[in-house]
Amino acid sequence: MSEAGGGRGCGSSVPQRAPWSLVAATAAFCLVSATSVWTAGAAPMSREERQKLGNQVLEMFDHAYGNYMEHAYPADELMPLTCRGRVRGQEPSRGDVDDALGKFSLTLIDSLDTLVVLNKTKEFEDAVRKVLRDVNLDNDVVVSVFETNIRVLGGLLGGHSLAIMLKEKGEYMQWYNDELLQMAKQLGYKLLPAFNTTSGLPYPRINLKFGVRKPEARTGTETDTCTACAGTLILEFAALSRFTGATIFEEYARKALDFLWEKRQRSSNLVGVTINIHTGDWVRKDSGVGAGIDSYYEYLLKAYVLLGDDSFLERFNTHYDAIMRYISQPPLLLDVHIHKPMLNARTWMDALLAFFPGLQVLKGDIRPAIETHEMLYQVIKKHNFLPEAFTTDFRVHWAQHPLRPEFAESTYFLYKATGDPYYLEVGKTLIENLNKYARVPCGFAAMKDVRTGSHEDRMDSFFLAEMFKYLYLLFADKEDIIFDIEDYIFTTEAHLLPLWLSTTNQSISKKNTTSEYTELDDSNFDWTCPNTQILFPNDPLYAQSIREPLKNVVDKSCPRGIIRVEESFRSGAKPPLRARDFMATNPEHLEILKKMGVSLIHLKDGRVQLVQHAIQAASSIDAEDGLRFMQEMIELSSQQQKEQQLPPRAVQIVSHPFFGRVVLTAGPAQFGLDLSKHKETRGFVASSKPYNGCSELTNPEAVMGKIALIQRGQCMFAEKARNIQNAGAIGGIVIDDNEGSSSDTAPLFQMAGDGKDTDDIKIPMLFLFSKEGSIILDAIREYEEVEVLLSDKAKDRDPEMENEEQPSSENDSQNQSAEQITSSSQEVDLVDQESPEESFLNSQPESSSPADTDNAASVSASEQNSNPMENHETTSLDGECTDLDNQLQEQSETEEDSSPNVSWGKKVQPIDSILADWNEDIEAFEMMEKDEL
Ligand code: DMJ
Repeated sequence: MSEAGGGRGCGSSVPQRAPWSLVAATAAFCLVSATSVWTAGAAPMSREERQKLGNQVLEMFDHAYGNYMEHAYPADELMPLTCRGRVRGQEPSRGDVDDALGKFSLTLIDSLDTLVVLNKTKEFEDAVRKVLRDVNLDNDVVVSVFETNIRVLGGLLGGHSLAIMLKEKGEYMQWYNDELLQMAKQLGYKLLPAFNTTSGLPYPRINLKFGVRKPEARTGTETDTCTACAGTLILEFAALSRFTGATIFEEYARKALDFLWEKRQRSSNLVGVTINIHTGDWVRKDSGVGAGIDSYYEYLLKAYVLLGDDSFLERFNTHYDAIMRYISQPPLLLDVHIHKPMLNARTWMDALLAFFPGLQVLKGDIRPAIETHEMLYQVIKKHNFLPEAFTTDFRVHWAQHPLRPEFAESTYFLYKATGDPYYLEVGKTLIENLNKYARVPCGFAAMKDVRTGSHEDRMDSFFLAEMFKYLYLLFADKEDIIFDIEDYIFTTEAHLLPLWLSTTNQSISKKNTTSEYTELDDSNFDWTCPNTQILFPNDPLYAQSIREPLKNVVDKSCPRGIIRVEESFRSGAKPPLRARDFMATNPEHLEILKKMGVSLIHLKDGRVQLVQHAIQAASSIDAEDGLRFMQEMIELSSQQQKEQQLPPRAVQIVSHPFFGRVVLTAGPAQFGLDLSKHKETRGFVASSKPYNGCSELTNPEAVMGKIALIQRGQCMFAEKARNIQNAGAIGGIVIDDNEGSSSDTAPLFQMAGDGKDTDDIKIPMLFLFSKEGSIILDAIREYEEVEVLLSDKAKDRDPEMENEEQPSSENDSQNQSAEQITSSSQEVDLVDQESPEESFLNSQPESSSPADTDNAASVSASEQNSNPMENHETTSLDGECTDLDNQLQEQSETEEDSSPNVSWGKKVQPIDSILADWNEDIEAFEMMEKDEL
């Protein structure tokens, strides 16, 4: 069985250490046919239904790709809320995320081989012509070496692989003459200067035009890179070498891998998250299978598959053994410290690790793959998508979801390995959720916050490169695809490389040290995986029986990982002091801190600051304990800060032609109607006059019974609220006056009161940054009547509502109460202050462990609290701080109560009919737009 078909390593009769190309043909027989085996458990899905779902995937791809091509191309990515291209330098910087953008039409290149998999050969031919005609790889832009390799080099090579396949078939691409490969080679040479380090590990960034280290390159001063960044090159680089005969690429990628292997922590066989590219020292010594490391492991196994080089499998097996020993705490996968692998380094998991069950299938370790996948699915069922990070008890840690494909990838591989139709149902849910929550008129928008359902103006290229491939392949039969997918291997970006490369230009690997690897005793390694054809027919309920105990894992959360550490010390040894147990008033704890080289500094304001000097520790082991303690403290602190924040709110545009599909992230107010406790407020919007809302409105008739739009600035938020309330508004949206500001780039905050009693303010108030606000203002300009819903969580888009012109009775009552409010709140306190008050509500991920970069780290904690981390020192407050504890409690109560499927209407409509309706109005919308033009 080939990797692309799922479960590489499958094939019980495979001779040991056979080059993979020999295995591919044999192994194809061991794949379980998705429909032929399953006799119990989830009901089989009919061919018709699978075809219908496959067609839905095609339609969704057309919607994403079509909008990119129409509104964004030749830009790198589509901004689906504002329906335009994302051009680097023209939008506010988003930091590292932007390093994927090189002004090289990223999404087009990343989509090339998806077009062929989805049987869109004609479109592929057009797309290749566009790449050859329009794409420039010589821009003066600093890009990520890792992202450029997996997305652009991988995209060009995947495109080339399928172009030559099509050409050989004799119908399409007859004109093709390796042009994509030539571009790939040109790009390969552009990446090579990054490897000019003593270690051979590449610099993380390169200037496409000027390389590294030259002044005009504006890069080359970095000292660190992530393990995945340095260890995810071999597939693309080896393919480039073997396609072209230029050996240098494979050599460089092998050298980087050799170095990482040398640097593994020898007792645990784990690698850290970041490494110094000059000294080879581990900079971050935590280790997991998610962000920062993920595809390093993936590429070791896949390099064995593609290149047939045993040393890669030996390395992978060694690491895998360590992962299963320390990181795998079924169903969780939790980061640990490389030197003390029995100690967890985190209390949360990131979404990137969702690829791991797929890799386990490839290795042939199905059971833990089923377990972790099921745990992830339970999290998805709770939040509709996998949040970027979630805690061991399955609470949201980082609330974004940029439409990542990893879970779909694992679902596909598990289906191929088990043939269990359950995984088809999982795929169906993924499709439904994407259409229901992420689809917007101009593409699919990333989720800014899975709890509120709000969107981000972002559609990453990997959504097209990966998501649609895996979803389509999940439902496709062999005959639905115009070539044999099993002849190819998927890169980490799901680009396809042909397995025949393993026997082409093999001399390259012979020259390299990796193939002479003999260091480990590999006698216990299993060189094959279980043959699913034998395993599952004997026990068709196998996968189901593994999943069953996990069905309620999210509801009845069991943070096993944390317990495990204590368990390991039950044998007698005293457990190290954990950050969460630390009490600044406990003399025993203070003694332990001293031993670890951690000192307490009492600050004037009553807080205490912790500082570690490794050199002052009693021993190197104590110093390490101290470092770990500080890391834990920082982590705990950031987690508790997050928990103390008010969650953001949502402004959902519900009128034609949006119908609830566009959801904007809004900041809450510390006064007025609390949307988390009350029903949402719905109404048409109207701009207030004066627009800043700082004095009595001159247009009360325009805002009466409506949601008033007010500009930020000139006076207090509370004052604006009172003025619009007096004019009869039922709610208010404050729009930032700082042009270009966006919740993508600025931390969200709560609007604070004016320091006085704000109980008189009864209407809900929300804050939008300028970019989100202008989406509403543009809509008013275009459609005049714009209706919005203010809530704590976006509501399902129910097309029935599209026909409702009249406000609901609920809104009637809101209108009435607004009128009452108007008459009862004539007298308000006016505060004459220049700057509005605000308190920050940071929803951005924070750097997780700054402490481990040095031997001195510090964190502040409040001594007065019995829990040392109940401190407010990092909460940035421009205005007054409200009682966050109460709010937190209310917030969690609300979270418990909130049903993920609240619907506007009472009617339940099947998803198919919802989708059909949507398609109709999207078409109508497009027609209307064309007519207007
Ligand atoms: C993709 O670009 C690749 O899969 C990469 O390895 C990490 N994840 C992103 C998508 O989430």
